[in-house]
Amino acid sequence: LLAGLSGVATGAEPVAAAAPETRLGDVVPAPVESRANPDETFSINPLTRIQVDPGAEEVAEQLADLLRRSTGYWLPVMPARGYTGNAILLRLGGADPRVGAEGYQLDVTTRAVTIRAERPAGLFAGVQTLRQLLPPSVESDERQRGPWRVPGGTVLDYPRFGYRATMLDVARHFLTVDEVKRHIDRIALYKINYLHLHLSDDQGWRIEIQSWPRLAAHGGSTEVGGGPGGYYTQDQYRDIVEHARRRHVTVVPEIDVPGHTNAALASYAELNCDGKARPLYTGTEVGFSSLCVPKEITYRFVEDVVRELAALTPGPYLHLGGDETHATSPADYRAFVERALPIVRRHGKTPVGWHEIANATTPSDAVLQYWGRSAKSPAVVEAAKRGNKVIMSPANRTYLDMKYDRSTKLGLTWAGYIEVRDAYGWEPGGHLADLPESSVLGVESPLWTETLTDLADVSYMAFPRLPAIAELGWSPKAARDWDGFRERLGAQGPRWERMGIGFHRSPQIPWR
Ligand code: TNX
Repeated sequence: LLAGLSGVATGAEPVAAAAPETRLGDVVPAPVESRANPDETFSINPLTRIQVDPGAEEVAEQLADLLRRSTGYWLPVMPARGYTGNAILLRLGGADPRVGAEGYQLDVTTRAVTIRAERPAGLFAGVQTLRQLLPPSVESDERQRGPWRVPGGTVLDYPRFGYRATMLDVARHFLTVDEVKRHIDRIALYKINYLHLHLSDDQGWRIEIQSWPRLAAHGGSTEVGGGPGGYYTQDQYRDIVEHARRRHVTVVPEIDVPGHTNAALASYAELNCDGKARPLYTGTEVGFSSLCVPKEITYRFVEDVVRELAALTPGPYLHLGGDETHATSPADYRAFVERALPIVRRHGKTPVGWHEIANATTPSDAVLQYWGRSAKSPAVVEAAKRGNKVIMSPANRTYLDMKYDRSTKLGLTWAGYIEVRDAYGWEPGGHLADLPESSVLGVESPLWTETLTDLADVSYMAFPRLPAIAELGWSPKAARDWDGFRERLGAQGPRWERMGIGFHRSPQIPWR
């Protein structure tokens, strides 16, 4: 606020010094190391340029887009060669080797902001840090008044876990392509690098499958509460995947089988054991539907869906669900999982399943997503001993669809209330007894949408808990500090206002 008025002396109050509005450490997730240098401050001005090494252009153009809108400056993107100061420099190579594939180094002096990384993903992460060091008005879509100061100093930063995800359930309530894209823009700011899309459930099938066209046309025609539902054509889905890729977010598609399949069972009579199509379903019960495990057509169906989905998926993972199969016998469940997961592998992807797949013999490269509330799961620990990796999504900590407290209007309560402190206060590397950290692939916060109908609802439930869980996935264990985190999170509030995110003003956080 004062920075916006600098130069205007008002009565007895001291004139605001030329200090930036943000402090170097005010970043979520917390960086590995940061050292402020109060003697240096960079200011973006009308003559500032963005200068890049070859390969950094895409990240640079995205930064330029953001900065041009709010500053109104020209901000040309040009080669790093010929640098003479007053620039934001994006350099590939020559970083501290600790940054790895996704980390970066940031140096801010009066002369320049320099981000160095080994890969574009690292530059992108560094740019997200730079965004948070600029005043919140940088997120505005319209031209704002500067000054645009960046606090001086150095940052060295890289992730703790390689898999830092969130999930969107577009099956219970459909979200449009634009809503999903805007959500991707928001999660990328917190260095989330995977978006898991729950594309099918009892209430809706949301992705066009050309070899089984009724799945989307019929199975996608409704949603919880009886609304019109919807689905993504393959072109629209590719567009989402590409939008995510540009933000260094990899999409993980999920088709939930053998349970949670009423939309498919309604679309094709032959998938049912009794050969009769089920009616479409718009309620919120779980565990009543199952593919017909003994029928051969079930595996042709899985094979066709996996083949088309794998072809749409540049990323390594394909999720087959496998949760809450109360309508499948344990023997059928094992038989199904043991036949279905290898299909994913045959199509070149690593299979992921909810942790119940540990009840079957899983290929050792399969990934288990733990969603239980208990701190013990012998079956998951056994699978990890055979080599399976685990994604941590404990429901009582990471489920973004749980209410914050009893006054929350949206959401469910079966895993308890989850306030920010609950979401932040657990340790992904040591949460499950006897599961070594080396078996943990990363952290994911799922958002189920039985009670959520649009992006505004999604944002209210995701913010501020998603950034809390993002920090557990990125920042080192030693950086965990509730008091410091509350302050840093509170500084995000004005940013979210500029971004149009209607967030939960948790009473636990000192919002600025
Ligand atoms: C459990 S968690 C489910 C979902 C529901 C969710 C609601 C999991 C793997 N399955 O089907 O949407 O609870 O919180």
